[in-house]
Amino acid sequence: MEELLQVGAGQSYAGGARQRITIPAGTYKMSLYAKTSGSLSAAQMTVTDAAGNARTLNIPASSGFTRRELANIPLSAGTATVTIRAASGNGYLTVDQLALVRTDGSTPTGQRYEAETAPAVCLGTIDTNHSGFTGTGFCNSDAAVGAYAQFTVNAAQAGTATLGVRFANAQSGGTARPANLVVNGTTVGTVSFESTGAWNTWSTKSLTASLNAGSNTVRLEPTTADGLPNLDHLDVGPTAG
Ligand SMILES: [Ca+2]
Ligand SMILES: [Ca+2]
Repeated sequence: MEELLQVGAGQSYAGGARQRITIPAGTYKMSLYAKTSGSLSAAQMTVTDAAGNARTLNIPASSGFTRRELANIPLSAGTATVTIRAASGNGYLTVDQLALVRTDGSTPTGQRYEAETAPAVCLGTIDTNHSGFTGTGFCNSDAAVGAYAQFTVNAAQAGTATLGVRFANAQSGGTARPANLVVNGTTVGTVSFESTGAWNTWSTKSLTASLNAGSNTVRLEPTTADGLPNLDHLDVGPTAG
């Protein structure tokens, strides 16, 4: 959201501009550069969240562009409305670089961890001979029980996260390559990793796991001598309580 808004008129005027955006719950900071002219008074920027909670930043008169900021705004998930108002004055409000930025540090859209990139561990080889992978390759695990792939992932807070494991499996006969899901040293589930039909046909398996705040290890351990499917990356969504 970056634009130049001009609000006001040469006559006594109450008006404004409004923008709606969809946001995840979190703590936000809104800021803008504003200048005023004439006898404008009572200029304001207000953000109202989906629950109807409103926070207002008052914009004093200034003849040059001046940065104004309001931080630590808790907003609930859903559609938030940002409103600029120039009221009960006889002048102009000009606004630039209007921004609403999340500041509480958690990752709203998840994080990708490539299987070929340290600190990930691949007991096997990092290969590039089958197209369609992301990053710079994929983990081709050794064909053995005990040949694992491990990711080190960070969670902003403890809770349950969605894990998306991207893999390809063209084992002859269409045979699955099952694995245990081991989080922080504890086996928490099994993953089937069925055939994708071709080594360059990738599929994503969606799992859930409980993560600690901070660093976690997520390891896939094959349970048959065929080893793991080829593993491209792990997508980790934000943790939720
Ligand atoms: Ca292999
Ligand atoms: Ca990759």
